[in-house]
Amino acid sequence: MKKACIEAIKARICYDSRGNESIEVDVKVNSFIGRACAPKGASTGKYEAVDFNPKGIEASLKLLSDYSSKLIGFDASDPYSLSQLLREIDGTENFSRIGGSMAYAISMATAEAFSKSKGIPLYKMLLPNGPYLMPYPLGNVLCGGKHAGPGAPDIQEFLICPLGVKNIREGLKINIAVHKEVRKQIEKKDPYFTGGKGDEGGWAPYVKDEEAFELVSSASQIVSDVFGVDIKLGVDFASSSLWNNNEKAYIYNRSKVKRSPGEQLDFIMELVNKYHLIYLEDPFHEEAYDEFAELTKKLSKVYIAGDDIFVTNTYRLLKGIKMKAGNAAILKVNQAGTLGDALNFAENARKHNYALITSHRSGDTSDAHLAHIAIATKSKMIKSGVVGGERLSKLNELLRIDEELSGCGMAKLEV
Ligand code: 2PG
Ligand code: MG
Repeated sequence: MKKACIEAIKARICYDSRGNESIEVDVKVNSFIGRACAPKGASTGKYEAVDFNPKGIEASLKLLSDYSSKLIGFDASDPYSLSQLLREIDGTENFSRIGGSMAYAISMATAEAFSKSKGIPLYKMLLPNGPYLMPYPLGNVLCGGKHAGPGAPDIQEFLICPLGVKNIREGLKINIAVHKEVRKQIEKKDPYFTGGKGDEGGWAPYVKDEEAFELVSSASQIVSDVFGVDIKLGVDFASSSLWNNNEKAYIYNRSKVKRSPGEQLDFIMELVNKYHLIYLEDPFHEEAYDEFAELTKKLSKVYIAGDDIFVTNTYRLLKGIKMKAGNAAILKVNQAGTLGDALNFAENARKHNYALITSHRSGDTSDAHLAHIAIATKSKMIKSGVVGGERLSKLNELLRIDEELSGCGMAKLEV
């Protein structure tokens, strides 16, 4: 049988959903082409893989010709050893030589090319024996923080989870209905609302955090009553963007409030009680393992997810596990740099009973790989917005996978 090796690699500059430059790579395996274009964050963690060589995207592209001979002929079937090779070639902790975007695109395109060459979908190639369960779609319906303009809330993402649905199709339908209803609620408050959206497709109205919670909560209630389905709220605080290390406080500029870590904890507890939140992402900044642990002790039925704190880095996750900091982890392949490293992170999270939430980036591309990663890593949720082409490419892919599996059950949530 012909060995599945990388036969050719070609990279180019393409654009992400914010119109920023990104790297797209084509990899050929047994004459099949796999293609991947790297996404890019705005509220990035200090410890995640950097996107490009410090000299810029062109420098990352130019370097490829120097090391492509090491990749050509390499076994395409194993994402872990490809990760190791890319790390050796790069030689830095955070892919700052070849660029995390390049590492991401090479590893993802290789996996796609290999799965095409075998005639099996990517999720099955990564998880041959199942079980295959659908992640709940965690939908961003209202944007703030670094993903929206200065009039929008301080909190980065107001999220909804259609807890009561039986399948992914119903889940997407509910999230879209809430997204539409949130707009109606905003227009009731502000008849001159322009319909402006943040980077991830959630609305970006001129409101403060508390008002945003009220808007999303009423919209969810209305849709819940119409469809007879339970819908819960969640939040990504993106606290590292709010944290001021000199003042040792979270600065909510738009609400003109400053919160010490203790006050932040009280604020979170109030929100959880008032709005019955089931999901809290980055409630504290990226170094605040102790505060994460304190909150986790207080809330057992809420997912407390680390994004900027863990940055899809196994070492940082293991520290969190040891300290019982959080009970869930965001998985973003481009934070790790490579698919192999992200899969290793996911295995460790599952082993220690940390729920996984596979996530898009605020600047994303029309690739659909995220849907496959979410299923293959047995993620409980997928965070990929609600509307917008680059968000729906992943969500629509879930519908196709569901169809291929003749309808598959939803993941089991513990909330
Ligand atoms: C986040 C992400 C995606 P960004 O903070 O979770 O929602 O944002 O890609 O800007 O880091
Ligand atoms: Mg986040």
